[in-house]
Amino acid sequence: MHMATTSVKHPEVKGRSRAAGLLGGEQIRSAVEEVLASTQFIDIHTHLFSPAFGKIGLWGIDELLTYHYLEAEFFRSSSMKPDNYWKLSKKEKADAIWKALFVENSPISEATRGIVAVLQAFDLPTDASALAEARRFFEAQTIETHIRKVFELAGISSVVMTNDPLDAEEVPTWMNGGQKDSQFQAVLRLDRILWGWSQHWQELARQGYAVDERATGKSVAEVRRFLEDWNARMRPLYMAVSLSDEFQFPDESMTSKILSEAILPSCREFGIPMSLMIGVRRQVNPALRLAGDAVGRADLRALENLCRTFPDNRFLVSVLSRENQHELCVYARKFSNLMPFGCWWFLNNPSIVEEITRERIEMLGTSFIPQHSDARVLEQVIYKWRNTRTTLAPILTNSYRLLHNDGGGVTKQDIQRDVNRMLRTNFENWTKLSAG
Ligand code: HDL
Ligand code: ZN
Repeated sequence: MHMATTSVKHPEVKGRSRAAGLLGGEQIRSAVEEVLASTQFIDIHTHLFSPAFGKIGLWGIDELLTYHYLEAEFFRSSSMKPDNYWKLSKKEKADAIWKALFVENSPISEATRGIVAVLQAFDLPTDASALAEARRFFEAQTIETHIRKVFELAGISSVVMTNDPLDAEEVPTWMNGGQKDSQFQAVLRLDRILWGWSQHWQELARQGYAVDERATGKSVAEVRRFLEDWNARMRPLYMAVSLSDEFQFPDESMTSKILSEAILPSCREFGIPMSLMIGVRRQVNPALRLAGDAVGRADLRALENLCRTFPDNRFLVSVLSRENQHELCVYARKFSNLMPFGCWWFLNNPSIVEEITRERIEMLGTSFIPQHSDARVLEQVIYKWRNTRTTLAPILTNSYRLLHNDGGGVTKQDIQRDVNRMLRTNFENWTKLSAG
């Protein structure tokens, strides 16, 4: 940013001297839009998989239509009961959702409109008859070239996966050499260990780690050996866990014990951050399966205690409740080892993304990560990142205009630096810096 100086030689030309390249009010919007359109972002949290993982990597129109966000909306616009829906084939489910949400009603929700945007991005029809042609188009694609095209349309250079070392469908690929696609980065996801210990500790034992149900004796050391083995296998950018709205720290739970005694020390040893995604209320309606989770306001004193107790750990944090967003910003001002990221899940709607992003800029400047896609189906990144750019443009324009009106100014290079920081280097630096 450049401080404007007042010209004294020519008093009639009061106001700012035009330092080289400083943008005038009207030029700011177009410069912001050009930078956002031309910068490739890093998508720091998704549920996508590279082709090496085979069928657990979801893509194509039937997977797009049966996304759990759309399933939740489907049950509100159809008389079909979940028990009957779950009996249908993938194609029959997609047909039912298409009919209810795209033919019988206007697709104006965020998730339905996203499907229309994906069809348009591939120059496919978007009217009621579009489903058959869309199926023919996606069936004709080969996944490797399709991925490159999708990333290009989405304006992303790489995505970060969510990898579960206790998932029977995923482990065989890691045990047979893993994956080497640099556009897909790994993350060590630890839900089954951190809050699913009682159901999953035997899987660790089966993988050869001497752990027991109450994590006594050598269990903590064996969890650290497990993390060391998977860190070497996956080379994860960070470790991650989703925590409920009731998460507390410290407390007497297995979660607190394993987090503080095994996982955070291993993050420090490997030099990688810990991602905490806090606020989910799991399975409020089990009949909806993956779509059955909801949201609850969390007590972020747990996060405060973690950031203060472990100053040498770096925390990547997203919270699910809109009511937790402002205090997350305040905590980020108190703890430089806390990096807020994304407008997660039920927050990833323009009306809420705008509020969250504006208060983050007002309190944190560019020292946060505005967005991730959370994509589960490959082509979702196209609409999720298109919507992010559409929502971010007026917010950044407004921020620079306010600076301009207060006597400051920016060049297009300044804007490029800021956008790079928020959607690339904040994450690159956070995951590459060694702790300590
Ligand atoms: O725990 C998570 O990573 C969440 O993102 C869940 O996967 C959730 O079901 C989801 O897909 N949110 O977008
Ligand atoms: Zn997720």
